[in-house]
Amino acid sequence: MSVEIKTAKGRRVWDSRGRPTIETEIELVSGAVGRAIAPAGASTGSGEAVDKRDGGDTFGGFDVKAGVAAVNGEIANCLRGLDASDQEQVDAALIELDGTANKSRLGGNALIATSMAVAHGAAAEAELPLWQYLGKGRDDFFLPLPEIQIFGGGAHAGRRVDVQDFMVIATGAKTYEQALEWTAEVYRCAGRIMTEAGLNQGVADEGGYWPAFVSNEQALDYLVRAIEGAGFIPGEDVAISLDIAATDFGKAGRYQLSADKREVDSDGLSEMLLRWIERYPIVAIEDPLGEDDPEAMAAFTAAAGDKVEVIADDFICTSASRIEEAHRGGACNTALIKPNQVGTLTETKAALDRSRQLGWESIVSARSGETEDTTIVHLAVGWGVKQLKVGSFSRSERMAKWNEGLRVAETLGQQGGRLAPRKSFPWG
Ligand code: 2PG
Ligand code: MG
Repeated sequence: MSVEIKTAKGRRVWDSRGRPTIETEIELVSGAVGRAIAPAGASTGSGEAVDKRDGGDTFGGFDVKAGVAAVNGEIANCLRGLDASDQEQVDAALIELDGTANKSRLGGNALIATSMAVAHGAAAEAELPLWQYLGKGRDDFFLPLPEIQIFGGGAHAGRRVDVQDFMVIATGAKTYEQALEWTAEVYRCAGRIMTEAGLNQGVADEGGYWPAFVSNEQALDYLVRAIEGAGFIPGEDVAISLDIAATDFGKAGRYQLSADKREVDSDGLSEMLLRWIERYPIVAIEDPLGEDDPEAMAAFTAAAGDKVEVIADDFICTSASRIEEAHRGGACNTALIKPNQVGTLTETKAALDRSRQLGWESIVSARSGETEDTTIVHLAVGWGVKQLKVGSFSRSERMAKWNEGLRVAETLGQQGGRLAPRKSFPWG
């Protein structure tokens, strides 16, 4: 059977914010089909592959007609006849066709939808689920431990509080299914106590509750109460993880805290976060400082890196060379892996491999603008990544991913889905 690509078709579909996005469908000569949709971020790093939009008045400038046309035109022409099972060759052809360092000509969104669709096509041809196709040769599959948002904030909730993601990790859960069950109880309890306090104002971009709190600390207090109220021991059964997304409210070492209505410098922000680590059961902090503040990031990592995962998102933008640079400077110890930040699956895998070679932990992550596409779950399982970040425990663009993990666990024949051993995590 041939794995030769016959054609690529682009179509405009809609994401969880009601914005246009690009879906690519790859058809092989054999008739096998693969399909994937590009997600989109709101709090983005400046080093990300460009999410190319048409501009103008239609749909707030977010239309993707040019990207869809590129898939149907030059991308389809470029891929015709290539071997879908040779992902590296396909991605190299896409990178060369685009011809820019930041994928700005064709758009990182057109490229990642296409790159992922090719992988789906090759897996369909091999009659394997994508995770199994990507992990061929392995028999030690496990499910990723979920990192799940309870309150939204920052750019995803009108900057009501500064911290973007108040999340929980069910560090004590025995299985993937149990981690979801425990988080469901925490999420439900958080909603209940917010309603009782008159603070429930619906949900933010990623499905976490809209944070009608007066301060970041109040959100942390409510998070601890929600964990306890659901019957769990904070820090033992269920711990806290934060995405500060500091690039969004900081520049050149000055940070504007809108919840507290004050400005702090890098030291001030670091000290505040270190105090939180002492006071709350926090096991992970993402982008604690801005992407342009590498020395402060290194100092924070030196102070907190043995207690928490210091996760680099905007700071490294899923780039192998940026991970290397961060590591050299002593900044961060965990890589957030988002395929659309770099634009192809091959480059995504290269970033993951680099982070592993350097002894970092890694987390596969969705974006704030998502769809029913579940590719990232397959990447996490197929590539053996121990953690997965998908936003909250509501809204179907999020639940589609958590639910896909349940199906994978079932296919594996593992009761509830085995996780990586607890002792292999920094908190284990
Ligand atoms: C992040 C993501 C997900 P966005 O910052 O990690 O929470 O947000 O997709 O907006 O960059
Ligand atoms: Mg982030």
